[in-house]
Amino acid sequence: MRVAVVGVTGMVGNVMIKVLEEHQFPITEFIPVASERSVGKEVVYNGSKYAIIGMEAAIAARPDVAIFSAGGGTSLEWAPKFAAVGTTVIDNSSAWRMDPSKKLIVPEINANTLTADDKIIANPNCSTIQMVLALAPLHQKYGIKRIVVSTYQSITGTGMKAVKQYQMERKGFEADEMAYAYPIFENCIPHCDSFLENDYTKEEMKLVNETRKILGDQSIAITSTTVRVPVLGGHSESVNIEFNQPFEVADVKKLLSETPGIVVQDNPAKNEYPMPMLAKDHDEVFVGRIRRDESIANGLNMWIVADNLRKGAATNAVQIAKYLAAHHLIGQTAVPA
Ligand code: 2RA
Repeated sequence: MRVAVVGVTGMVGNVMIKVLEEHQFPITEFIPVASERSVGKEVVYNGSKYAIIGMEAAIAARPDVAIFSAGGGTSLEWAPKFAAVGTTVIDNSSAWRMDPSKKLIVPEINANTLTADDKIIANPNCSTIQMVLALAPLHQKYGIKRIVVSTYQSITGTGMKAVKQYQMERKGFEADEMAYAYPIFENCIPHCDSFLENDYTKEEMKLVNETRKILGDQSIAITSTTVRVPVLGGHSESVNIEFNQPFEVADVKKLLSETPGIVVQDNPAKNEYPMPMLAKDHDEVFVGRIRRDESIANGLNMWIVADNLRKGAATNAVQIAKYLAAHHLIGQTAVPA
């Protein structure tokens, strides 16, 4: 399989290489792609050095799959050009997620909807992926009426500039470049991405809109607050759900523990619950603090943590690529729908 990683020099691009190596994706040709200013620089994949190339050269190489993590603008401009030469694009930006003609995929939930005709596939937002992975089986069994979610998002979700700002402030210096409007060290900033007309942020509306699309149910009432916190290991989410049907907490825990990709960490008596420091560098989504919300009928609270650079981005994209390859939906063996 000829695999291009577009945006290979970014934080997600770096993790993408690591995940491709770990998952031993069947790569016959690795094609690192980045902006012109990085062309010629080298990256290492599976112990070998590869020179970074530009977009035009990458298209000419006709990769079977191109995993993008290069921002929405770049994806809107270049993904169709890769698709036009037969490449299947898996895009990690928000560019295509709400496009009705594009699929928004968390493999454990809806990879089975993919066909060889899907040439641009959207990877959901990191905070959406970890939440819907836990919610999907519960929605199927009990029907979700309403979700209230508050997130505590790692600075790695913003990128290297934010991590550098944090590192400088932690040492007591002012950052050379500010990723945020305020200091992030010893602070929490209730502002992820930009504000919209409705006084919510784009990040908050991604959780609302993407969740409904992935679960295939526009009737689900959802509200969210997304907060940036000085944490490196992953995103954490406090999720309150109102179901249509009654449930037993024990049954919820059992169902979640049997769900592929989910690890239930829930033993308060032993101080066992998910935390970013435990989720870092893992591909699973960790769920704990599972408990009934006594304030409403059929209410449940839970705490969800995942490494936002892995299952929240790189791993989910690589899992999509693995599904496509395993089902002969990309490359020379692609079987038309
Ligand atoms: C964030 N989910 O955490 C967004 C983009 N990675 O900032």
